[in-house]
Amino acid sequence: MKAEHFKHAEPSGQQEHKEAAGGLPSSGLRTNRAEPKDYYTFSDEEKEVEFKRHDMPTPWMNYLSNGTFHTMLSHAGGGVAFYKSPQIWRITRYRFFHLPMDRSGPYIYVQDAKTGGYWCPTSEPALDKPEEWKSAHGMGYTRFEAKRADIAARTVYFVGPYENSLIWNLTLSNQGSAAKELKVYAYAEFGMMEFMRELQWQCYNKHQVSVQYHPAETLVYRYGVENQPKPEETPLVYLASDTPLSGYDGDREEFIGCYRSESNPAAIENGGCTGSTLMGGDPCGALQFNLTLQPGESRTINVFLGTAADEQEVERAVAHSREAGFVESSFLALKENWASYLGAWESRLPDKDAERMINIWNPYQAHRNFLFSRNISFYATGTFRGVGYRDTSQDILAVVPFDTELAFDKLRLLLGQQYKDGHVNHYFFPNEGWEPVTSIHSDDHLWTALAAWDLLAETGDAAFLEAKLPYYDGSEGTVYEHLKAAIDFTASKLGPNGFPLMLRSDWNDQLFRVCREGRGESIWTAMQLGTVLLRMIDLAAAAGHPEHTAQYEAMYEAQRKRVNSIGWDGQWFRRAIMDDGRFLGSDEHDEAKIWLNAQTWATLSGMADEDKGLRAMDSVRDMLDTELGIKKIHPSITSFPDPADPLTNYNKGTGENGAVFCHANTWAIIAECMLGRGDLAYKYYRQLLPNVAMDKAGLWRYKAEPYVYASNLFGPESDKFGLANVSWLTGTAAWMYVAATQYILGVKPVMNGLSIDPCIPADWEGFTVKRRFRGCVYDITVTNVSKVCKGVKQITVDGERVEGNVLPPYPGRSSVKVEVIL
Ligand code: IFM
Repeated sequence: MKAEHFKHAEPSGQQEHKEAAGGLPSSGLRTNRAEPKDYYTFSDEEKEVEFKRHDMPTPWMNYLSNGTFHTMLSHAGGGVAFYKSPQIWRITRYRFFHLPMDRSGPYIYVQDAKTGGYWCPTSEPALDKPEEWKSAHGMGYTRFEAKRADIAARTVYFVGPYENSLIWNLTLSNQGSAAKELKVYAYAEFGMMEFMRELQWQCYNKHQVSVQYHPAETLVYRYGVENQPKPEETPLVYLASDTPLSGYDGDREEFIGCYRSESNPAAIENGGCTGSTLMGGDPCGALQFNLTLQPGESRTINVFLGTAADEQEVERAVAHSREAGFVESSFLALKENWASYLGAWESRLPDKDAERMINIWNPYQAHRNFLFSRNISFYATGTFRGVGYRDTSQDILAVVPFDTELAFDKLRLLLGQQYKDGHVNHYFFPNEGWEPVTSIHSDDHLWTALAAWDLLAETGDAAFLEAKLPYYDGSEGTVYEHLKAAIDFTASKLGPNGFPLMLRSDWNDQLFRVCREGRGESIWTAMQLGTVLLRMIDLAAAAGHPEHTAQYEAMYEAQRKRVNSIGWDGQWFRRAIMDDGRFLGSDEHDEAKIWLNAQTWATLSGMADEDKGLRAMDSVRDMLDTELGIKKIHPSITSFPDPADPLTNYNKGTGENGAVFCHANTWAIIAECMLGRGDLAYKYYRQLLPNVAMDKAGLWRYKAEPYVYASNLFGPESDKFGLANVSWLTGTAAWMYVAATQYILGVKPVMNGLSIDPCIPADWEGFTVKRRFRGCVYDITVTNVSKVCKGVKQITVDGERVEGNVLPPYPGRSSVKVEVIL
């Protein structure tokens, strides 16, 4: 029954110019001459990925941030800066899904004052390109190194911890033998801060913004639009430098001009900035610096694009930024912060692709998810999705190992969105102050218990469970009471068959369509509930409520029985019961017979009878797995359950309909590890490593970044199998991290210590991990003497044999040496 998924998906590629003249192949597919190694390389020592070309298939992004001021920046310099919220305090403009793509950005132009020729160190957007060029994304910074006509330019963009600003650190060097007269421009296009308002009513509101030139050589942009959500918190934006200005512009029309773009700004072509300011119109910030560089001479120019509360604060921030050493110490602090954060974990593995992902890019991506939820990326416009309760609850899981305070702050934020009866807001907008989205889903409120359990396991300190937090609809309860309320809510919302009602949907967003009448039940949510109940038993004990254990156990047992009886279809677990009482995810239908989540969570929850758990995961392998990951459902839907009202409008093989949904793949990896099938778990893990999937699909088919996970890949039933979508902001990041570190490598905090229970490919000889845990570094060496996937034979700590495979905390010790034999 295994689908021959990949055979019709010849990797497509970028069209060579020569071929374009001859026309495209009739299929529209392009031949693939592009080798990923010609486009990028990893530099793991530096924790960087380096780009050799500016013309990638999509902008490959990085997020620069100090937690308050943020910039999403591409490998070619396109991107958008925002203060706290891209909805209401967006500073620069980025044109989502427009052509040319990846515009605008914080651009620098270098012009030869004699010839008038100009280029950009970012390569884009000027038409004349550098003769030599490369860029790199690192942890919180992006660097461009370029050279043209003997002038070398090195620019590092980053957001430091000391001011809310994007720092553009540019060093120009004259590598030729003649003096060079240069005009250098720094340019950013300011939009209206409220992106939705800009789309809807910029025609008048644009007359309520201004850009003024302040005597301290600073351009100040003021967003004065009436009825903005939080005018008292709306900052001023400044653009300033530590180098004397030779000109400036605040009016985009003056700097760029009409029927022009960032590729050919009028001011640059006509001799320089015009000194424009703006009292209504399309704002920008442009600074000009004239300088002469003698042969061998270098000059550094720092530009600061920042926010501050008022005029005095602008003055203070700019003066501070201009102080000697400010830029250097800001960059140093950024590097130190990341070194300290990522220092919680370091592994050495036989698979260097996995090692890089686990040590560097996966936790980095997960941190960005934690910060931005699913808000703004190249794919998401940052317009609507605030903080998703479900999404952010899961994001916490991959921050707990690195920063428990940060994790607890987020948990507290989430629980503040919970009502007394236990249900929660689906999305909410802490920065914007908007009303939340209140649809009630069967799963949302349950997710937080997983994060709380992980926090407790990580710290061993149950005190936080007693912290009192408000409910969204008044009064307050302890953290534990909030978590219990979530269970009680689900217990009060069971359907005719005893499973949790689907309500608006569960994790699979599209399921509302088969449960609109309110009778539909989610078998998957029963499994999620089971997973949570097991955690609640521990949490009840830690919170001093052992009297609740019996209730949790009884609920678990009742749901377990239903899952294995009503929920079992013969070869796999059913997914849901629809309003009309029919099963979803059953062999009796032609479409959407099998759903991935029901198979994986049957094992994750410990609910599946042993034979059924294995059988279900075999069905996943046989029916859903492809060379590029596991499909979410099979077969894709076109007319189920009703051709006039199908379950989803997604095209076959895309998004929620038969795509490879990477987030859901993580649970298959965990399930296989729990079943002890390390080879299969690792196959599932490795095939979705972004650079590995890109190699397989072809760079011009995969298209998204090879260093961070995407939410989904078009599946084999689409004509673009392997096309990756919605990279960066996806639950894949957190769960892939959990799957890799806690289940494959098997280093997992539990209530009484650090559990070591790897499930690896049988041919691995071993691996090492240094893991910070409760104040001590566990320096772990695992040796796979017997060439097995799973099974700890012996553990010693500092040479002493330990019983079992849970290592106790070692208070007062800075490190311990752990030897594990499989
Ligand atoms: O679970 C959801 C998530 O909250 C948003 N993206 C899609 C997922 C699957 O439907």
